Amino acid sequence: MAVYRSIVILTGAGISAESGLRTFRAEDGLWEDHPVEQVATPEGFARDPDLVQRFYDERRAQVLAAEPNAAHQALGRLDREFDGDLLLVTQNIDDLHERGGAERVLHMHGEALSAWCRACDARHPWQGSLRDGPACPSCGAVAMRPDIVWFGEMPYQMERIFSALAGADLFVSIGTSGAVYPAAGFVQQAADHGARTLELNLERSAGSHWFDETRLGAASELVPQWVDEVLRA
Ligand code: BV8
Repeated sequence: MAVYRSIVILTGAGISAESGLRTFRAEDGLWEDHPVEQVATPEGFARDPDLVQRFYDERRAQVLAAEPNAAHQALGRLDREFDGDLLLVTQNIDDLHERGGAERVLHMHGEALSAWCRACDARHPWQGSLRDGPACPSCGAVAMRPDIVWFGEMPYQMERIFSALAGADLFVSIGTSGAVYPAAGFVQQAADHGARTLELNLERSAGSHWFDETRLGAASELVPQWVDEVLRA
């Protein structure tokens, strides 16, 4: 195993599946019984805010009830023991990476346990419901929405992600179907900058052909194995 000095990891819903959190596109996926355009677009929120707030109140409760699995813990160990540059970019809104011990984490699609006040733009750690219109702790306005990046909205910290991809010598994608952009394009950007690219997923994704190597299996098995290899190198 080569010695790497700068790693970028992208994770998706598949890494949290074994913690009991539903993925999006599986036959029992979230989008099956919640049409994306209704619950994950600013237009859907404007049309029926109660439906959207209820959807994310449920997701928030599921996140609080979930526990990190062996894949999250292995990435926590990598973050503690890898002395090179590391950025763990997640599309997930759960906090299982942090509870698994990782610190160098970036939530590009937002966080379930955060509320965003549309009146004063403040963001607040939030574990309760937003459905019954709580007042903003900063400005008192009743204008808080889930701190989530919906379709058609700009993902968070794209500059930081692009510069990490430009300097990476290894890009690893874990538990994502590669169906949503700009995240699905990161492998090409990393490869264009000369990085080695590795995919760890239950099944081949829409972007598998872009990767130097694809390992198929459950994240709770593949990720601890891969972390051992990197830290042993
Ligand atoms: C934007 C938050 C402008 C909400 C989410 C280019 C081409 C075409 C379309 C576009 C394009 N550029 C932009 C678009 C539009 C759109 C888009 O991509 N549409 C798709 C549908 C075609 N993108 C946007 O609107 C984005 N914004 O583009 O702004 C811009 C442009 C350029 C640069 C900057 C900005 C915003 C998208 C974000 C939307 N919000 N989530 C919420 O969570 O409720 S997206 C949501 O779905 C997830 O966050 C994730 O990003 C995405 C995909 O889900 P996955 O995580 O991959 O989950 P999925 O179920 O699909 O797959 C799970 C995988 O895990 C499977 O492969 C399975 O095999 C595997 N698995 C399952 N179990 C396991 C496992 N693997 C291992 N172990 C297991 N146990």
